[in-house]
Amino acid sequence: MYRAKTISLVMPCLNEEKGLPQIARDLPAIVDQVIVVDNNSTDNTAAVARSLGWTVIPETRRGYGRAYKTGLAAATGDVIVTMDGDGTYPRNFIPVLLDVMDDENIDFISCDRTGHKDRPSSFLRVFGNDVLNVFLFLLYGIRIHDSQSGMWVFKRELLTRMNLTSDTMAFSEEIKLEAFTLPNVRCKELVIYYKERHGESKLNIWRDGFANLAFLFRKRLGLLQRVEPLIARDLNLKSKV
Ligand SMILES: Nc1nc2c(ncn2[C@@H]2O[C@H](COP(=O)(O)OP(=O)(O)O)[C@@H](O)[C@H]2O)c(=O)[nH]1
Ligand SMILES: [Mg+2]
Repeated sequence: MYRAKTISLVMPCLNEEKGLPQIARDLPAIVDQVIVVDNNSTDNTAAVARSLGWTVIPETRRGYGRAYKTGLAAATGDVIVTMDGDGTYPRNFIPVLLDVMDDENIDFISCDRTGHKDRPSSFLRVFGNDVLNVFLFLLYGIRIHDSQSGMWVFKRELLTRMNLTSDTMAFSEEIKLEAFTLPNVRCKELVIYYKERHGESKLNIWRDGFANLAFLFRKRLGLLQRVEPLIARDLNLKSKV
């Protein structure tokens, strides 16, 4: 609970048994609900998450976006925080991000890893991210530095208005472009630090990079069908965690 708001943390996980205990070590107590969406992990991800007292939701359909859609629909906090299950994103930034959100009346914060100069990231990743940032600007007019970041903090009620179609790694750019183009929604990008990953990355740089670029075009051209919001507009948003 933070300033009378309940907080849910949602993490998509595919074989992240090494990362989860790192996250638990310094997860602020203000987080009321932790949801791990497990995609048939072949390691002990689910057991580790349960042993930490977290909710595990099995999702048999593969994909980062698919896992997120399942997890976000199950979250009940007033504010949702997301991150990878690999320990890269800074848990102790959560209170600061919530502070900024409240003080500046922000609805959606996207965390930016690129201001952290010594971040552990290969040239190809940085280059790919930059290319996708440029197309996000050219196709949608959105200026951000890290279109592929996986840490977002936002009011859950936004989910009633977003058209989240992607089941893949493109979900990350999609949720940002949905938020940044919603009318009367205040969005902000804030710099965070970023650590070395525990366990192996699931990103296929070339395949996911081109797929994410193609996704931006397909969405802009209206080739993707509208989907149901993850939570209904008339849902009681004040439900208890
Ligand atoms: N549930 C689920 N999680 C996934 C899938 N692919 C990736 N992830 C998770 O999504 C997060 C981001 O993937 P990651 O490998 O860290 O990508 P990177 O940060 O770009 O290196 C991690 O927590 C992964 O475990 C998937 O198909 N299903
Ligand atoms: Mg990661």
